[in-house]
Amino acid sequence: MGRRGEPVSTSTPPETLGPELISRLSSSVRKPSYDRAALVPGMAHIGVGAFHRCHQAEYTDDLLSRRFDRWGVVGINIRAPYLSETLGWQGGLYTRLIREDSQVEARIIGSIVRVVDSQESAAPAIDVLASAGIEMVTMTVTEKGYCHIPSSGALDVTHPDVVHDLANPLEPRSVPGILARALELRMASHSRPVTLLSCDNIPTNGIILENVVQALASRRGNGLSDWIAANVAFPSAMVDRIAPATSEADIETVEQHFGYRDAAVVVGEPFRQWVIEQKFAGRVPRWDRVGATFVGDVTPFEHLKMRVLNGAQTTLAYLGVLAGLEHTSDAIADPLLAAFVRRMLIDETLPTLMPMPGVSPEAYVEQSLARLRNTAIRHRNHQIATDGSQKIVQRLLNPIRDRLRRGESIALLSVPVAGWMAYLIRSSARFGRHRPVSDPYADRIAGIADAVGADTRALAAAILAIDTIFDPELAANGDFRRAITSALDGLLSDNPMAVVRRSLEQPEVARLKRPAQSA
Ligand code: CS2
Repeated sequence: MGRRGEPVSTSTPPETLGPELISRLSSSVRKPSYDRAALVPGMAHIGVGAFHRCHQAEYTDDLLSRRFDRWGVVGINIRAPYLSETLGWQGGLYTRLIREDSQVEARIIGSIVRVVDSQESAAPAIDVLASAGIEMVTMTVTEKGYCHIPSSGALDVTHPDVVHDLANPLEPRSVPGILARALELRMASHSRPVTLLSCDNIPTNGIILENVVQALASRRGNGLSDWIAANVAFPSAMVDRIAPATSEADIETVEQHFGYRDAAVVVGEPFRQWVIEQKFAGRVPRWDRVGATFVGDVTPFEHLKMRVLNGAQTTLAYLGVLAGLEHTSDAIADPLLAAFVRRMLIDETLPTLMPMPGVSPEAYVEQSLARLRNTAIRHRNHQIATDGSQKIVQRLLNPIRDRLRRGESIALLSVPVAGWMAYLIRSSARFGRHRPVSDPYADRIAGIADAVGADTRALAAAILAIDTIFDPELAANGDFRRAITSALDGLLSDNPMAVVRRSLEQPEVARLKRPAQSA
């Protein structure tokens, strides 16, 4: 830290960030130290949102600064927003702010050399992905972008985009369809190998990506599936940095402190981590030289991150919304929610983790909670609550399943699962449409709520019957059903926090000893 710029007063509209402006910028903003004009596009990224700009693009920028590689990134969006209007105008340049409470550190990232908008048609994206010069494709397309069934990981062949792509494989719409088509063109033209590296928060994301791409490729009947097996690598990866969606306030922060306008600014926390399975095809940027870790198996890292950090975020998001709190940092400042989340993680989540030499899970919990207390990161509970149906399996249901198998209490982990249900139920007409919500299952759950009404047992039963989220064995477990029904009952009442308080007082929770790590 310590690169804090002083507010700048301007009477004329500020200039927009771009290649010409950076040569004149003050030293309070760090700039690319390498010659951007000499970069050759060697990798592509699909889904250039805040997270990519604050994570993979920064690692690549680090690599370029140390002159290890000459890879530029082609940034592709196949969904809104348009990149040409922001990053494109700025020649790919943007400001990455790291914020921690009152401190701000600014750096301009130069690793994105070109942007491609492919929202109307997949053709521009496919052109890039199929080109011989691209040997690495990273992606952050959100959990639902994979069009998989959360409970099984298989391709959802009823997904409207997948239905479309099965009928029109040459003009695909879905991420798996676009990748399968690009690979087909690679096979038919230059046949060069490529790594497809998922950077989304799904467990075994490499395996899921390979499943969904292969499910489409194998239907082509032209040898594509075998060609992919021989020439394409799908490593799994764990990615981590809290980087909320950019807000107007972030754009104003740059104007006030640094005197220029940057529509593509991104704000993140100091912490970052990237653990990548060492399984590549073609050349690989040496991100391991700038802080990433290449490992044989990412599973223990995935479990740790998704169950602890993401599990805590999801819990604070649903309970925070129910308590009327706007951001993660507001929710964790609430003594009841802070006590609940720490207790849940230590008593119930930690014993489900795989042992990791050199990593103290207890220390990781404390570090994660400290990260969530960072008041400069304005991460809205509603943003984290979005698409919960795609997140709760890895964050909450998998540890619940592990505990139930061993006959252990799930009194705390069941509360945020019921929180996800309550969040969607309360957006139904019958429950007063508390807030607009965004989740692929929102309509289905609103339909259940409208049909069932206030009978919590029937509500829980109908939602637990959605087998694409709750696998049938879990849904049939009596302890799980009871815990969910009772938590949902409390969360839908006029005093939702009472059930949170009560759950901490339940005898089995109070009795539970601090678990041994080898449990
Ligand atoms: C968040 C994640 O919105 C969400 O679902 O939980 O984006 C989270 O901030 C990142 O995984 C942190 O690495």
